[in-house]
Amino acid sequence: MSTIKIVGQALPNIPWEDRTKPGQGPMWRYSKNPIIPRDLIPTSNSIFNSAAVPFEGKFAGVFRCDDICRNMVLHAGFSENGVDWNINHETIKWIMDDEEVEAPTYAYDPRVCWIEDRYYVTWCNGWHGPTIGLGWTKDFKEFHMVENTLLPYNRNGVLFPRKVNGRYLMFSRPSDTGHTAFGDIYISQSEDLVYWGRHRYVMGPQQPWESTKIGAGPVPIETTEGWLLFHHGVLTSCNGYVYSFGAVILDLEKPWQVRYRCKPYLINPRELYELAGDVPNVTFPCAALADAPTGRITIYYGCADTVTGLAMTQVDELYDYIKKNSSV
Ligand code: BMA
Repeated sequence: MSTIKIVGQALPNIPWEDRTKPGQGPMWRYSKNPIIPRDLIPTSNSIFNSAAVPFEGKFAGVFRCDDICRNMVLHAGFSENGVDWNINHETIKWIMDDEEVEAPTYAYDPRVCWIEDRYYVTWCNGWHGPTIGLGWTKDFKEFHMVENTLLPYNRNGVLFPRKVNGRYLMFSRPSDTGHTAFGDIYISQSEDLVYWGRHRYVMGPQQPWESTKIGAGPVPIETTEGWLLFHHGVLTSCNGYVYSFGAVILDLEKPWQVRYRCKPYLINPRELYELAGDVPNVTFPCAALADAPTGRITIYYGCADTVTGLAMTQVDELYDYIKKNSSV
């Protein structure tokens, strides 16, 4: 087994369960999935593709709760253990520090990233088409929205948890107005989280399971061997899109350089709650918790655009698997 280590904080209360049955790869599902039902709050049609982070010794998050009118909206939530959630019944009301920044016409697929002194939220923001919205909070009560990071059309904006070579970094996936039938992952750089440029190409579809399009998933995890990025990939079947997810190791200093890329997916739709729902056949990761001392990683992923599940892995086992099965 490799000596890879997660570079980061201890999270001794990470939601965790050892593998309960043998599986094909290095990742396994939580046996009590799904952890968040679709109707946890009175107005929700579905709760999925959501982001959880450690917060004041417990957990907080930003949740995609499509409502029963089918508006795509974000809610804040809190949890003692990362598994059982209390989600606010009210949507997040953004405070606009600049009155010219327009409120989202829709908001979905949030990611939350602690950088320096606050939690930043990125999401797919409705603003003359989908683009990457940016906001921040310190307490998950008051949320500030700032300028959109990029122009439409874009999705899957994911920040890095620290500057790299003096610059903030963000993944994105340029797209179109609809259910985009293409998509590669890029990195953009910024000195102030306002002006984004120095765009770099990271990677595009490769294996059959991701042959239509790919997009960054959770905030990347820093390890001694590089940035660990989970990404979703889409296959177009005769019955529509199938969303699975896999992993890559990116160079620490130049994360647009792919060191290892896992050929097989890690999780694909195969449990009933992943196969059946508002959009069948979707597993879509938006957050990962990591406990540096033990190497435990727990992923939050949306299932069939309806409910939320957890998947678990150990960083050393995962890294060995990615290396052994790498296409690069
Ligand atoms: C993508 C996004 C995701 C969703 C997926 C499957 O384009 O809208 O939020 O999970 O499609 O419907």
